[in-house]
Amino acid sequence: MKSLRIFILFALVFVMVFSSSSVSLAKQSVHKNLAPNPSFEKANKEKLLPAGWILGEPWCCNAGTFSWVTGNAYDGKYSISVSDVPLTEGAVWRTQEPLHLYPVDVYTFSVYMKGDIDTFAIMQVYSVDANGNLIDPMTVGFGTFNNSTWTYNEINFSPPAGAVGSYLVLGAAANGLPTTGTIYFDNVSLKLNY
Ligand SMILES: [Ca+2]
Repeated sequence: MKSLRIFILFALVFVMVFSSSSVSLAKQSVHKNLAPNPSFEKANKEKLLPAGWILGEPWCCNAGTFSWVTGNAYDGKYSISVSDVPLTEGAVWRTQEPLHLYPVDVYTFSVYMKGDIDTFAIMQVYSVDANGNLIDPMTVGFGTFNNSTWTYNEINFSPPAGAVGSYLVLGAAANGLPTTGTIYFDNVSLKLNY
């Protein structure tokens, strides 16, 4: 009987500890920006690109002119840009590592844009399964921007069922015509949205 009481006591303590840590984790993540190097201020190891961001998607969109820009930023010193988008493929930056998001949750992905490119600015989220295969649906938003002020843009999404990793994408779409101008991005945010 005594051992049963001790077992119940331990079980109760375990449940209390487990539930309180779950609650505090959920509360923390609401305010945390999950995007890597969100203002593009840090360099990667090779010092050539902003840490955590690379060019193109696995299947396309790494042609064009990509710049890690100094002196044209919404915040800090650095932003990223795209220009000279190919006629048939977009030109995009994306997060290097998969972000581990939960399909049951809704997230808000936001970024500031500025520029004069004469095609669509894209913000996109794509997700992969445990084998690294793309899972539909992909979330795509078209940004609004101008060349005199930084404009806030956001999209809300939930990763599709079965997703184990999601990637954030920023860039410009091909429209079948030669592009002129440049689109800049700064201050990325990815937050759990209740
Ligand atoms: Ca910045």
